[in-house]
Amino acid sequence: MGLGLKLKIMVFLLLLLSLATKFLANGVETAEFRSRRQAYASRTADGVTVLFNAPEEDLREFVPDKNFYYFTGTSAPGGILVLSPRHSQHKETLFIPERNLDQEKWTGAKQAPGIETARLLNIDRVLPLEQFQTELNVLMAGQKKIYAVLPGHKSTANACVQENQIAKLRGLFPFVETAQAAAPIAHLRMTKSAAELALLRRAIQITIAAQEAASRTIADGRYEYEVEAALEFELRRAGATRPAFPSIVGSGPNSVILHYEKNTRPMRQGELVVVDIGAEFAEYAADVTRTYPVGGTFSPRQKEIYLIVLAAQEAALRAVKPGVIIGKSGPIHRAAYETIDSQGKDLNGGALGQYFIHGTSHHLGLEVHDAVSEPNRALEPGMVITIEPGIYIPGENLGVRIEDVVLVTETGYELLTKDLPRTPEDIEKLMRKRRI
Ligand SMILES: [Mn+2]
Repeated sequence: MGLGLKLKIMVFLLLLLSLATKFLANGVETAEFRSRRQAYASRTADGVTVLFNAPEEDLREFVPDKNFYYFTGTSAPGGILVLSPRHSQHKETLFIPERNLDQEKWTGAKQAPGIETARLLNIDRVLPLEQFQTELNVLMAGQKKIYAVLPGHKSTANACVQENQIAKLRGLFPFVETAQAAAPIAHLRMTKSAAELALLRRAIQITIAAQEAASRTIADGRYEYEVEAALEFELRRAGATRPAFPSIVGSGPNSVILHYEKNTRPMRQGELVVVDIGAEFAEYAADVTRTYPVGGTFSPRQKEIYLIVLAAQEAALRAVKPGVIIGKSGPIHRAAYETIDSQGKDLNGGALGQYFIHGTSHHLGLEVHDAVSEPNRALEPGMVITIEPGIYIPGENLGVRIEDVVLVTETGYELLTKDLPRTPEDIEKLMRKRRI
């Protein structure tokens, strides 16, 4: 074999290797994580960023810190990501624990620090966790600022662990300013890439299947937890990692409690039941609510209230477009609120606006109430939000919430939850498929 041919074969094999390591298990390219880190670093180049992942806890399901995951694509428990854009050589370093073969007998194989994991994750360096302090000293030379997810900003997991880590950092570098990394990270997280959208769509489709499973289980005399069991069976069966938040199945008097999650009450004919659920798929969360009549048919009063909430949702949807804000002073919430407040009455003749007690929208992504960089940032194409008006009248044990998910587009929105019935007629039709 000539040298030329050998070289060609080697180049071909290297090419094959680089192709094989291009994607993570969830189908996202590792290059995307690198470009996220670079986009972030360009906004925080005046300092060094340190992001802590959550540690593994005995007998507890491990959920990675979502900021850490957003930049690394790995859930390495106890890992630390350091971004040092001004350092001449090392701009990104991931620190992860050395493998512990005894411990792996309990919790399974882990990635090892070193060049192989670095190549797999497309990260410059992956070093053993023990080297964190010495290496950070090197990377901090001449630096005056450390970015970290500081207390005071909502963070995903283990706020307590994070706070201890930050305190330790401040102890190590008492004369260095600490700055909030949460906002610049959230700024990026708020607009979703094509790969992220694919995962969100999957989480939403699974949640729709779970809503349909819920609708088939609701019946007079059944307990709320039976509905919870049926829908969570479907979530997991369809590939969700876990429910993104405790499933809410609130019937009758519980339908007016926004975050009711005990699910211990037997449902009764003539009541409504609010089912607010979400699948988490590949770390991305869905959040979809439907309100069902336990007996399969809405009473005239229930239908009246339901149609007002639906009209409010339609009005809010019409207001969704780039440039508007989702907060209470923005056009989306105002459209929903004004619809509810101007239609129908309570039993005392009062307007219904007083019974719409929450916001209309929140962002959705790696977290159910996804990170926001600033409270009133205007919508942009690629953002994903919920539209979820509701009316809750305790005096009538009557709660209705309809929650859908939209992708903001150049001209308006795309309804990502369009496959799930929303009108009273279609909800009743769906419930006629029950076998009770
Ligand atoms: Mn929601």
